[in-house]
Amino acid sequence: MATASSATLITVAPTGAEHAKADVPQLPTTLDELVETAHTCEAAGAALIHLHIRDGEHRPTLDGGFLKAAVDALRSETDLIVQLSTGGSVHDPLEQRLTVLDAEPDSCSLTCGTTNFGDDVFLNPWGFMSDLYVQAQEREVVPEFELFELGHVHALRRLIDTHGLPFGGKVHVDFVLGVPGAMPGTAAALMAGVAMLPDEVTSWSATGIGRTHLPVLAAALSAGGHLRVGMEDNIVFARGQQVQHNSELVTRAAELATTMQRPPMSTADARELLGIKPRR
Ligand code: KMH
Ligand code: ZN
Repeated sequence: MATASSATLITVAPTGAEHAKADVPQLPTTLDELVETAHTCEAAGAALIHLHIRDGEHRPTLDGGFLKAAVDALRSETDLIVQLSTGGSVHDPLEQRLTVLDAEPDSCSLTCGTTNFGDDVFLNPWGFMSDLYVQAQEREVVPEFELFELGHVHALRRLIDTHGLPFGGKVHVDFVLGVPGAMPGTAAALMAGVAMLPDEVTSWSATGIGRTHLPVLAAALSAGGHLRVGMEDNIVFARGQQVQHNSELVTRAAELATTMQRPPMSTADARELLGIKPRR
């Protein structure tokens, strides 16, 4: 592993809320599958895991028991930074999305505004973002700001101006590009977003949905950004070849980053980069 300054933070988002287990049986949805995925992806170079949890029927859930069990298991079985999604699925009520923090993750996602999401709308009104920001500060959870639109970059400015810096003092954002109806997964869109980032931002990563996965990865690496990969965002490894395991995506990202002289970051350096508090 390289030092924080020259290294690449690789996040794995293994499951998401959108793919059905029936359509993609290799999607990790059970706790055992998540732990195995986390182990393998950590060994392949991931330092952070972005989690959506499924219930006993493999459906997305925000049930506190399922969330806490996953956080505790990944904490005890791996050294990965454990980030819970507060985005959930487009069908989850805002109030329930706030309860994700009860599971005491190291980090939580915080999407900086409403966006088109395919045929649906992913709702993130100002009041929800603001409450989540403040509650994360109070509970010492480090938010990762998800940016699907250029307007979200400006909303992050408003959050920082209104509430001060997040817990940990660092500001890490993740561009999620290529969602149908939102910002496209192009190098030009990514560079427009990076150019607008508030001065307080200390690090940024990017992921591209579907066929934009590789172009966004390459653009982010070239521009000094960090990477997010995983089956939440992309289930096609190459033309005609489905991803069989999340570690395939992490391994490819780690190899490309290493080729670019920015090898995967250790979990310890990732904690420092993001301002995550040490484990008890
Ligand atoms: N599943 C999407 C509706 C997040 O994790 O915070 C929202 C999402 C973002 O995946
Ligand atoms: Zn997510």
